[in-house]
Amino acid sequence: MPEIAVIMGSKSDLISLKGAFDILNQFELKFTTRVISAHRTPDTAAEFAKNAEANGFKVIICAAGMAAHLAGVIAAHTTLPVIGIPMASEPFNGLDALLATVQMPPGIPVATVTAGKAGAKNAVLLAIAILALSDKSLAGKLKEFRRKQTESVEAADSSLQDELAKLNL
Ligand code: RP5
Repeated sequence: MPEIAVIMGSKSDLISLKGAFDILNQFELKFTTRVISAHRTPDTAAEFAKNAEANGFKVIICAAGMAAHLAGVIAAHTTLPVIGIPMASEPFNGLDALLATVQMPPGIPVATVTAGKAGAKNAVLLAIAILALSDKSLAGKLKEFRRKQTESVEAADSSLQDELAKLNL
């Protein structure tokens, strides 16, 4: 049974979410993904959120652009943790979605991550961190992910220093 749901407001958001699915696969996590719109399919959004806990979900990730109410609407109907990813679109490049997602009224929180592709990755990593609180194996995988990430940055620095040395800089 998947514990993570990834909902997008439109299939047009899918391309920006690739990094999220890559990380989910890397961690070998099952997930459910749906296109559900707060505005275009509001009844489905409410129904999904109301049944999410009973359906075994522990975290819900919502990606939406423009007047991005998806995460807020989902959060209104469940006490599960909801993570919002503001999607970038014309003409405001995601600033509209960022404000719509992050500026929740007190009482109904949405954990809002970075806008766009970086946010998609961070949303999944945050969801994993939440699940890892009660899953030691997942916590170990998350620590390993961080260790490898640190190594790759150190390797990049080392390679940069080598290149600079070759140029006598
Ligand atoms: C939002 O409106 C979606 O999440 C998407 O980011 C944006 C545009 O949707 P489409 O017109 O591409 O379906 O609801």
